[in-house]
Amino acid sequence: MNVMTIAGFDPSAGAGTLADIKTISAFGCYGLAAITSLTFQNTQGVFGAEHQSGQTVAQQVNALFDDFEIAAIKTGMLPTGEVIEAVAGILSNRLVAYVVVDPVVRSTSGYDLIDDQALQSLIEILFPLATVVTPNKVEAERITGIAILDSDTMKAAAVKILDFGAKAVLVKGGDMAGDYATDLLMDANGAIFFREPRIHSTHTHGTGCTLSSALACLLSLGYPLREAVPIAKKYIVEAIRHAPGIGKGHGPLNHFPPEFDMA
Ligand code: PXL
Repeated sequence: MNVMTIAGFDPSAGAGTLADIKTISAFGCYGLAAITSLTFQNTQGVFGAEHQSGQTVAQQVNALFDDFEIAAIKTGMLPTGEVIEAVAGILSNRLVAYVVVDPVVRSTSGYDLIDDQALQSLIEILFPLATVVTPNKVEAERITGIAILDSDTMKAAAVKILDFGAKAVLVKGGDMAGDYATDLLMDANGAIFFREPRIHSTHTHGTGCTLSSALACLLSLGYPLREAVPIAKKYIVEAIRHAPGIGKGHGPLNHFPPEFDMA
């Protein structure tokens, strides 16, 4: 299956398109990548970014659509309203069965990867095209204005994101307190919580990118969302557990962990 990522470039290969391509390869799919922004970063922080225009993103994506059958798309960092409009325009015209929207807002180190006006465009024009939207706690709070403190507030945020037009939402609780990482999947059929024991690690850079790419692959391979989420979570757990431990800050994952083989 050919799976396309439309996301930012992280030269340290922890997050963004390079993490996406490694993930897509780990699931035995073929990864295609369109770059939305060249970021300057390492494991210690994001120091800046040079964004692509809507037109240069569209040129990359259209060239790929003209040549390949695209089974699924994952979007990550879409930094400006212009880029979001270009991507939404293409997705409205081209038939793609699965669109995973990872609403990237801010890096772990606190660098804003999208401005407020762009976030509004993301909600208004991209969410209605999404098979599933995958915010973490902070992103879900920024999108909905709801403070997520427990499972009830997590549900309230999920309902609001479905109201914006997404077919499904996965609110990730990985950065909430507690011994378990609890995620909430909600769609028209209801809500389901997924729990994994938390792995205490600083090597978690790019977990969001990795999870959303894994979901895009699993959907393209025919897994229903409810089956895809626990498989993707298991992959993340192994990828964190086997992180190479490189870099001086939040290090990358191991995208090819020994105990996980779907390729
Ligand atoms: O993890 C969010 C994220 C997504 N995409 C790119 C990033 C980051 C965080 O640093 O750099 C390109």
